[in-house]
Amino acid sequence: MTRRRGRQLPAIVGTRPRVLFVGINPSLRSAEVGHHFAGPGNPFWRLLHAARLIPTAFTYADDGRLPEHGLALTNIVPRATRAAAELTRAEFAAGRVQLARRIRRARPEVVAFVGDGGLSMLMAELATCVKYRLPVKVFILNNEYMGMVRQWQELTYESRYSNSYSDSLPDFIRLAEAYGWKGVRIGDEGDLDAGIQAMIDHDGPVMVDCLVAKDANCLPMIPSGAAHTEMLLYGDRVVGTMEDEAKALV
Ligand SMILES: Cc1ncc(C[n+]2csc(CCOP(=O)(O)OP(=O)(O)O)c2C)c(N)n1
Ligand SMILES: [Mg+2]
Repeated sequence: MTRRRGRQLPAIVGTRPRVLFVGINPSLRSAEVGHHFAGPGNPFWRLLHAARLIPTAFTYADDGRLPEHGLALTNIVPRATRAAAELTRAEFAAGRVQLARRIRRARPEVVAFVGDGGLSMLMAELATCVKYRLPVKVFILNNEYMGMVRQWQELTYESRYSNSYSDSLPDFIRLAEAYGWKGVRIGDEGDLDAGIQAMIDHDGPVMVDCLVAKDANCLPMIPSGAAHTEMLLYGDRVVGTMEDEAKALV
């Protein structure tokens, strides 16, 4: 464990990728095997194929082939930890500078930040994009929740929600416009294609506020303290309780 902690994973970024995926930092498992998103429960590779961004199914071992498909991957902080909470403010500050430099060099068509919560943690970077004239496209999957946290609370804490609903989110379109970005709101599935096209066509930074189901769960997941063989595939199979020993690990 100690040996793995502190290991780093390099970014995989070619020139002008279609999409640059930005993670927070690698897991210990990813650092151990030397590949991104290597956690057995991580749906990244499966979803990449399901979204038809890659023509064949990839595993983490294929991460080096992402540039062949115009895709790129990086983290805000390259150091692997067991949890994001172990990262320091200084690492985030350095990571932001590094990320801005990387984006400026790679000039990706799209930078994908997932989540209203994730964007809220980095919204000051809207100014960075203006400063460096970066035509970054941000696509927010806005469920008004810290969705992953809400999901844990629903499935393993008997729906006792605490601090996972964000009732103080900004109007992301007005926020974008305040920084001189173009804002596009997608509130209906029928507006999806036109919204994405407007995002791509605009020559400059664009923020898309895509309103999604507020309480959809992301599966599969492995409950804390459970084995990989106990991965949950369907939320309705969860009884809604968790052993004390497992709770202590969350
Ligand atoms: C800097 C930081 N703080 C806290 C966390 C813990 N965390 C993981 S997912 C998550 C919720 C993110 O919410 P959102 O970006 O809205 O995405 P959603 O799960 O709703 O798709 C949080 C708080 C983290 N990963 N990084
Ligand atoms: Mg969210």
